[in-house]
Amino acid sequence: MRSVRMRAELDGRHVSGAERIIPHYELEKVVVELLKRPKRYDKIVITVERVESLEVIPKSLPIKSYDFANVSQAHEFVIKKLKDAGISEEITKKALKLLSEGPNPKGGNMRGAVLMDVKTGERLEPDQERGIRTTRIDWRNRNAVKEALKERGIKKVYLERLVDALAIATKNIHCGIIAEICWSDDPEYITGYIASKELGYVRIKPMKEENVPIGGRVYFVNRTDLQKLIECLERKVMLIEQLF
Ligand code: PML
Repeated sequence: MRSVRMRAELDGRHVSGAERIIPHYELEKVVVELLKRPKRYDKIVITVERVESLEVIPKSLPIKSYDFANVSQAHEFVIKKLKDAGISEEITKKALKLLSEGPNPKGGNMRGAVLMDVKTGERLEPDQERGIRTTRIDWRNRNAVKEALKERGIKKVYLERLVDALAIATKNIHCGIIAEICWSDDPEYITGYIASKELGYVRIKPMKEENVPIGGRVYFVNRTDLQKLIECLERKVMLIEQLF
């Protein structure tokens, strides 16, 4: 198997990224597909690695979706649901504030996620500008997953994002994250999600106001064995066998 990762920049800014874990005979096809993915860029990097060992996750987290009249109602729901997952209101509010204001201490977004101590709210990621990036995760059969989601009524424009975000959230929980809050930094994309083992993948709209270019991910974690957790999120290669 091969791990293939693409990232593209325009004017020094990250504009596109994608990854695949594929059998070696699909390499050429997939490299061309990823090469064509960003519409505009002035630099593109495609990394190909041989996969030494692979863990298979049998099923993704299940999806639920909720729509609210406004962001504050949506955030109240997040607080309530995460309380069910054992996270205090104070800690969830801290994470919501961080994502609303921009989690990068230098201002704005981070490429990776915040690791937040679930008991104290302290930030634990070693580099607060970079954060922790969940990578090396893909679906055994991406097209079949997309088709199955379409059959369940997910609109086509959102599909690629959902497929990627669901894979990331599934890996996060598999690695031992207690729960996650996420929304996109794309100004036009206001659907976000929370995830945990018990809650599944809970899509929530609107997680932020329209035209806000700030977002990101907060992972709630126990601070024991942090190194092992980071290693799992960033380095362990995993493939999800099928949709829940
Ligand atoms: C979804 O369920 O539609 C995905 C929401 C989060 C997307 C995060 C991102 O694209 O950065």
